[in-house]
Amino acid sequence: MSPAPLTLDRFILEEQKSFPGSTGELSLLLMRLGVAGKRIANALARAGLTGALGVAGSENVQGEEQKKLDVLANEILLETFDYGGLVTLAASEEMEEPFVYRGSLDQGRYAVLFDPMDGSSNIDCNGTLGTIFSIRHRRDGTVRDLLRSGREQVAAGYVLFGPAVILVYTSGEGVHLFTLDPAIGEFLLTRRDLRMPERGKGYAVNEGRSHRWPPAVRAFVERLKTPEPGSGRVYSTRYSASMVADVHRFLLEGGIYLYPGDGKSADRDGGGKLRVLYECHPLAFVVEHAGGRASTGTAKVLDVSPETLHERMPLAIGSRAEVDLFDQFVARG
Ligand code: AHM
Ligand code: MG
Repeated sequence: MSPAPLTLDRFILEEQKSFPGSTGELSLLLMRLGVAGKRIANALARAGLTGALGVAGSENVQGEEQKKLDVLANEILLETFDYGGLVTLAASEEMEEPFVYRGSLDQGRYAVLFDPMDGSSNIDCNGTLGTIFSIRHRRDGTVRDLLRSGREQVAAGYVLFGPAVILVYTSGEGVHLFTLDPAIGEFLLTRRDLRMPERGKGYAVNEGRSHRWPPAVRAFVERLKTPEPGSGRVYSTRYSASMVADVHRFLLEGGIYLYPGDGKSADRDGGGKLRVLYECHPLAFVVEHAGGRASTGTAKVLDVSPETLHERMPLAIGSRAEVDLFDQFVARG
C-alpha cells in the first residue's frame, strides 16, 4: 500500500517536532493560512455567480482602485487570524493602518502581513491570482514591530489560485509545496524542500512601462533578448500580471521576475509598484530559502528595513544567475 498523502496540517505538526520547546502557536497560524486559502479559493470560484466581480468603489492607501475581491479577501484573512489570541497585529496592502486584534495585546506573540489579492487586474478576466503572507514576532505591539528587516520574518509564503490551488511556505527550514485536493478539501504535500534552478530561460516584466525604466534595466532586458554568442540561447517572456504566478513559475523552472523603479517615487531606489512588506519581503524569503536571490539592484531585499508601512521598492527576484547578472548591469549604470 502506498503511503497516505501528507496533509498540510499533519506536515506542519511533524515539522514542529524538529523545533524542541515549540509552543505550537506558529503551527496553528500556518494551519490557519490553509483555511484562508480554501475560503478565498471558494470566493474566487464563485465570484462571477455571486456578483463579487468588479470594483468596490473605494481606493486603498496608495490610491489604487480596490476590487470587491481585494476587500473580501482582506476580510477573510482578518477573520482567519482572529483565532485564540495568537496574533496582535495584522497589516495589509488594503488597510491604511494595522488592524489590532482586541484583547490580544498581552498575549498574541505574532504579527501577520499580507497582500490579500495579488494580481488584482486578473480578477475580472479569470486570470491567475495569489495571496501573499508573512509572519513576524510581535515585540511592542506597535507598527514598529513591522518596520524591520525581511530576515526577521518567521515564516512566509503564498497561495496561488490557478487551475489548481497551491500553497507554498517556508518557516526557514526548506520550502514546501501543497496542492489542494478539492475532493477532500485538504492541501496535500506535493513537493518538499523545493530548490530552484540556478539559471532559467524565462523573464517576466511589464515591457509596456519600459519608457520609465532606468537605462541599466533596459540594457539588462535587451541582453536577455539577444541570442547568446555560440549557443544562440535567448530567454522567453512570461508575464502574467500576477507576481505570485510568475515567481512560482520561476521557482519551479528558473528565471527572473522584475518590477523596476520608475524613478518618480520618493521611495527607496525609485520605488516602483511593489510593497516591501507585503510582496517583496515574503517572496524574497521563499525564494532565498529555495536557493534563489532577490535584489533591489543595489541591496539584498531581505536586508532592507522599510521606514513606512506601505513603502515600495524595485524588485528583481528569481534564479541566482539572472539576479546576479541584473545586479551587474545596475552596478555598471
Ligand atoms: P497588486 O497586488 O495590486 O495586484 O499589484 C501587484 C501586481 C503584481 O502581482 C504584478 O506583477 C503587477 O502588480 C502588475 O502590475 P502592472 O499592471 O503594472 O504590470
Ligand atoms: Mg500584490
